[in-house]
Amino acid sequence: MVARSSEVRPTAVRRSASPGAVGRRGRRAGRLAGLGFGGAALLVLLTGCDVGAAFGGFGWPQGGITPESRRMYDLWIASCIAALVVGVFVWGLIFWCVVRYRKRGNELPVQTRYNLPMEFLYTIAPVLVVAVLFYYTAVVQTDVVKTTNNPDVTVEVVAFKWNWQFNYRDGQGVDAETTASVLGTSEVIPILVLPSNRSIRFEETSRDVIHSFWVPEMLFKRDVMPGSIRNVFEVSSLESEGAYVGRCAELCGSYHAFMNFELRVVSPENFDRFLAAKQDGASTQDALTAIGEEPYAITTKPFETRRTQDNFNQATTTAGAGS
Ligand SMILES: [Cu+2]
Repeated sequence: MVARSSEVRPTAVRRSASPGAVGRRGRRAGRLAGLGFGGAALLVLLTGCDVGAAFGGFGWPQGGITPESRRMYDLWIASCIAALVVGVFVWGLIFWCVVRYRKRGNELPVQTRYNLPMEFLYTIAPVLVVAVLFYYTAVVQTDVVKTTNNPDVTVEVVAFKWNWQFNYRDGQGVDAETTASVLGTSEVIPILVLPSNRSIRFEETSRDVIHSFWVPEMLFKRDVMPGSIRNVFEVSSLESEGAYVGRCAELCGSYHAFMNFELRVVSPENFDRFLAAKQDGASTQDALTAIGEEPYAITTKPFETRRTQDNFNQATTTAGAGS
């Protein structure tokens, strides 16, 4: 005989409940679930953007200085809240089942299977969750990597083992000309001076191996490739003036960890004066002093390489030496 019902009753006798009692229990459970969801939604609405701050950004770095970094931050916070709502709902169901269907004697509970609505729910619900997360991720990513035809400032980032050169360009692409340049050395940290509230285009190229341009406060890093690959990204605005450390985020060799630079965000007027001074032949330090800025990096310092004639390239002195 084929069982028509989704409930396969064991041989043991099951306690029966009156239809009215089952209905009341169902309505009560529905009200409780509604209250739970309503409370969670109200909490999120009331606390708004402060949810992220209250929970330390859920592990995401806070204090981004570009609109793009804020959008990524908001996506992360919203994703965490969505995950928590789903998680609390599932935990609630688990504990409710544990209590509601705990063992009450020797009788077997109803053995449920082929429950189509239930199977439909746990197939469709995760697909919907992933689809919504994917949609918002794609929207934010498209916005973050978007480039425009006429950014206010174009700077070429040149990485090499183990330092940086920043070239201010008069246009876009490899055919544009460099109008001023900042070059880092082992003794002087390179300072990338950029204006606030203007759109910036970064065009990256490497002289040797793969490096990665990273300013943590921009919440963004992008590999710097050698050869003909020229990675480009833009920020629509740097919103906070100040000094921010920048790093190479790709293991590029022995002194990779020493490849720091500084991003110095200044007012647009001061940036124009800085650039004019550089184009007139002033050194980076003199041009910075002329606009009232610290001439040397304040967020990082040159690293002592401790590389001497005696300890560098030891292979020549120890070759063949065994122990
Ligand atoms: Cu590097």
